Amino acid sequence: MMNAEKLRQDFPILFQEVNDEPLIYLDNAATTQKPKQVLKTLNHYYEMNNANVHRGVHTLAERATKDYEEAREKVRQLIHAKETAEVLFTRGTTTSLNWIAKSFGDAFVKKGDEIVISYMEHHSNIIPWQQLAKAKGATLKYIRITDDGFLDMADAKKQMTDKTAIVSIAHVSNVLGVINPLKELAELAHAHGAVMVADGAQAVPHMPVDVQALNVDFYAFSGHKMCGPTGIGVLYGKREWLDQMEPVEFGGEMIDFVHLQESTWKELPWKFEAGTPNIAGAIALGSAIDYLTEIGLTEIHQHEAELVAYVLPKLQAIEGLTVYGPQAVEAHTGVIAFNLEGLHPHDVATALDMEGVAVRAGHHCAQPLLNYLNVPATARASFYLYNTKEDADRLVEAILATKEFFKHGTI
Ligand code: C6P
Repeated sequence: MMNAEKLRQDFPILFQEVNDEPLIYLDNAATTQKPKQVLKTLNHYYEMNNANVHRGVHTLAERATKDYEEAREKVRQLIHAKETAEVLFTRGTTTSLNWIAKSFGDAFVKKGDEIVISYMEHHSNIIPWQQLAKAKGATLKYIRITDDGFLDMADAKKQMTDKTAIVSIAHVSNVLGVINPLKELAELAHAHGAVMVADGAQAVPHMPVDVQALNVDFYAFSGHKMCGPTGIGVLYGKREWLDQMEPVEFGGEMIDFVHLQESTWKELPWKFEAGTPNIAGAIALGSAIDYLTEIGLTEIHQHEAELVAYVLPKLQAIEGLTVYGPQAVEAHTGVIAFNLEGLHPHDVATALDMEGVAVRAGHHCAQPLLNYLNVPATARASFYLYNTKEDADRLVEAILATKEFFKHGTI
């Protein structure tokens, strides 16, 4: 059993007051806080081992290279990739998805092909495909969402055809808090000869993920949403594809030989990592993975499920409050988007901040989804391993206080 109260002690940032109230951080879908262990790794790297990787033969360079490559192995183990060559370090989910669209898209997508995504995607899993579709004369298609907030699998079957080249879907929605059936989607995609891409930004930090069991071709996620630093992320790709793809960026670090008119590339994974990488970020991501695996991803998932089971019915019971996504507690992750009747979500988030409760408000980089739901914006509370039932109570109390404060409404 994990002990959130104890784990909180690892996160110095949580022990402060905001607007004279103890901080309750519920914006974890945007970014998570960093434990002391990760901060220590960052410091240690810069204080003791700072050097460039894969270049020098001196001791610091060897240490930095060893730690950087060990971090890659930690990622491999975390997502159960077959080999470290399939783990590319990027800046984050957005970069990872752009790399697939650019590199796989350039090589394999042609005029008349279809790219299938869904209405619940984050902009980072929409715009790269829009750009690719425009460049290639391909068609971008959207899978619908059922009235109860799930991906419509009957529509998924309809949208995929033998013209489909790519299917790209969020593993977990950053607004609806629903887990999508990736394995089933991958089976459908493969039956049509398409590749399956997964946006795992909201999944990897919160639950065990096995890319081989899911049989996805590509999987993208960000370090900063899983206790790691900003500016580091991962693109997993099956070797059979990565071997056939060209790098997206060219320059130092990724070359084998450079001649005057021609050059050749290094082996995987380095052929994709041009320039000096985010060495400290990768090593600290490795430390974040150590932290999460020591607690256990199953335990983290279970803890969040317990928090949702505790807080969701309390939220649903508040008159005038609408929760988006599935209403059943067992189907909802710790990402809870909601609105209060008659109040703009920005006013709600500002009022909650006055109570020390940090939530996000807006379109959550998912404008097509909000248009689909016919709401301009929502507030969103998102939970993580260090949140407790007391945090959930503070959220509910702050919402009730907000309702009382705006009794006569603002819009
Ligand atoms: N969502 C949120 O508040 P980056 O910015 O590259 O680390 O992650 C982008 C991204 C991609 N897909 C999903 C499902 C996401 O949730 C995010 C980031 C944050 O919901 C910031 S907009």
